[in-house]
Amino acid sequence: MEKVILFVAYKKSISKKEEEYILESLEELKELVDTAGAEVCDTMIQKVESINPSHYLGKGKVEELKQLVEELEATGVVCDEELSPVQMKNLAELLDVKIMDRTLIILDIFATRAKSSEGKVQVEMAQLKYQYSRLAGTGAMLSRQGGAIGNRGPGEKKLELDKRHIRARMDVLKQEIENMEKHRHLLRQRREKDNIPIVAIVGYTNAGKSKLLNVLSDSDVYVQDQLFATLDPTTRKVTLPEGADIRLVDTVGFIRKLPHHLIKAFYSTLEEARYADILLHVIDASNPHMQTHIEVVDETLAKLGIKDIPIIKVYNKIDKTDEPIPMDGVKISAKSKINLDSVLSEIEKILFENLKQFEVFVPYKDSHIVAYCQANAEKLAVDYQENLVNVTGYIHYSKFHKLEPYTTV
Ligand SMILES: Nc1nc2c(ncn2[C@@H]2O[C@H](COP(=O)(O)OP(=O)(O)OP(=O)(O)O)[C@@H](O)[C@H]2O)c(=O)[nH]1
Ligand SMILES: [Mg+2]
Repeated sequence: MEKVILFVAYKKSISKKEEEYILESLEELKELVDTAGAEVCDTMIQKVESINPSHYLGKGKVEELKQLVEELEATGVVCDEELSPVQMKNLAELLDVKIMDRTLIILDIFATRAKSSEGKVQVEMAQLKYQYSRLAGTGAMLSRQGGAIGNRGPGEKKLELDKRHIRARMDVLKQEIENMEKHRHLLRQRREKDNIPIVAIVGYTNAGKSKLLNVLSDSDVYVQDQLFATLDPTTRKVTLPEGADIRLVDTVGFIRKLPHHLIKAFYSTLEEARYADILLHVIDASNPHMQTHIEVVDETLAKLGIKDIPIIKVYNKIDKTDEPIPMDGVKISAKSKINLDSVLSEIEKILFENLKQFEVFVPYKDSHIVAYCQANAEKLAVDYQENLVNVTGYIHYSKFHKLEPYTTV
């Protein structure tokens, strides 16, 4: 088993709140490393005037870390921040063990979790992007860089690859991803024909999303007390109390400090959420860092361009906590099956009581969309302009997704 030491440095000048965030994040890194299958044997924190651009930690602290590595016979070190290529290279030279960072660990977990062919391709792409960005300025891949715990993913062989080869492989993967996207697009179109509203379950990793999907749909999706148990989205049909069907979609969990290119890699797996009629934001109400988790989820949704979709906040695991819970959502326990009906009735409320105001710009070639509005929308105003038809009105949330592609000119 790999034995690693975690480390992070931060400026003395930061606020109390920022400091708390950094320490929480470090706690979480422990869980991530644990999930990746390695043992954390120590943690090192340094408060500095400014982060050392060449070695990340100060000179003396690097020496201390080196001694600690030798004493504990650690096989690697993991930084909770992204290290620059230069910092990685310098630390590798001095410490002579694997130098890793948070992103690499997350990629490593993703690599073991991806089950679908699309998930696997997406992960490999993200790994190559990570490596590619690490090559900037150093010329060649360091043999100790690339693979994290146990060198999963691209594998030892590929670590020797130079930039040109990585580029070429990325081009191949890009093509594959595009083909898969086309395929998914077709599937979605087929599904849209039946007009069943989509409800996507989003939230921080380990909040209980898959568990909720299971209890609501009586199925058996992988549920684990670990980070990123779910990577590939699963969909189940669920019937609401009043008899209407919805499609409930499980998605990959979010986490703080997810680098941009990783968010992008999962953009496609999260596409279900983008086309959803409603989002269930599942929150682990028993987690002391609940508030940070909520903020991270909100921010990530914004980064993914997911907006204008009604969100139901679902405070889960109420069986596990006595802390007061905010009043802006439903409180449930997926595990103890408490209050699950209220989730379904909230969904119903939004789907069938609320209408969504819309404005679309429809080119003349897509006149069936105008007909769709005339058949389904209310308070309709149709303006035939030179190149397109401008339609405004109100429509059921469940029927809005067809108009989504036309909301910008
Ligand atoms: N006590 C308690 N535990 C719960 C509840 N709901 C889920 N859990 C547990 O929380 C852990 C995580 O549940 P999952 O459903 O895998 O969480 P997830 O949000 O899908 O996690 P990822 O797929 O990793 O993002 C599991 O051990 C569940 O059994 C609940 O209501 N109460
Ligand atoms: Mg899950």
